[in-house]
Amino acid sequence: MAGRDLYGDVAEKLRAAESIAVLVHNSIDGDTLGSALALVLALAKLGKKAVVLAEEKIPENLSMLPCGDYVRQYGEGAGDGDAGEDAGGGCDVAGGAGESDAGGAPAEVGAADAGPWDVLVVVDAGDPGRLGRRARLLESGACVINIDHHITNRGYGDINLIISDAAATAELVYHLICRLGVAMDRDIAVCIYTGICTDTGGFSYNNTTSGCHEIAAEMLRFDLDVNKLHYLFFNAITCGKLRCHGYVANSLKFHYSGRLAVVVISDSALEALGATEADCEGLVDIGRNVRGVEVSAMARETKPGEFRINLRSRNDADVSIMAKRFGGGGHVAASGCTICARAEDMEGLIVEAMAYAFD
Ligand SMILES: [Mn+2]
Repeated sequence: MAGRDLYGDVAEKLRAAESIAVLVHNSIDGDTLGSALALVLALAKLGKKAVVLAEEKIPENLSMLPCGDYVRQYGEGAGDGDAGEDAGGGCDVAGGAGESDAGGAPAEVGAADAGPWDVLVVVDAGDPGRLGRRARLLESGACVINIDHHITNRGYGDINLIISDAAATAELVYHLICRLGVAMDRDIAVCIYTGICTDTGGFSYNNTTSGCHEIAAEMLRFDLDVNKLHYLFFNAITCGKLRCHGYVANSLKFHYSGRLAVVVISDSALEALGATEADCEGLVDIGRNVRGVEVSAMARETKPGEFRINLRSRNDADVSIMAKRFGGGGHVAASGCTICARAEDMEGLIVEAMAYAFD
């Protein structure tokens, strides 16, 4: 690929197309939606028929993005499918998306705009499995453009614009929009900023580069409400999640001289907190952030007697060893597995299973 002008190839393909669908990955995050919307807004300015094709509701924390008329729900029938798991948010710009009582379901793809599309662009999806039911569209004969920054992306598109040094796919989309000669505007800027900001943890992860800041600086010329955006991305939580924080803070147990933190959340505890499965997301980080802790483990009951174990480590402890022992997997610093046991046995089980890390 070296030496090929990938941006030029993609720009040329898009300029030649009339109708374009941009696919976000499932478990919609700020980078995939920000990238997709920014590109669709830019293509609309070029007079193209372009939509974002999703199969889930827009998450609450991305509700400020200018989805307008541009996000379509992929599905065979009204209310089809499994899109309803996440707490439904919605685009605060109305327009075609307002029929659901949650206000958050994208408009259904109607016969008129269900394709066929000349070009499908997939943004931020390391493999087609992340597209759910829409993966079948890749076989529809349309040209597939794969834009991504995941190092594991194997290039399933006809054109693959994959740059794994980039912190966010939104960075690549920014350069592509420049290449298309489309002028930035406030709506595009908020989308690009969202992608870079969320994938860098608010410019705090190791993937943050001067390039990220340079693009963000240009986007801020459009007078974005940075405070509101960061609040929605990183700080806004539900009351259920707040109660979970309290529960974890009060229930964490420390072992191996404070190097291992363990918390067990039973089904009945979760119910008593008035919290949902989604509220448990990220709770394992509470233990990991405590000074001295090297490994944090959270066990939460997903079915009676069945626990999902989330493991996180700092420094060099390899939590994937334990995860693999129980049929799970992951990375050195973040892994997971499922264990069937009684709630009262779970803590001891984890402490014993993690002993190898504290010799
Ligand atoms: Mn990304």
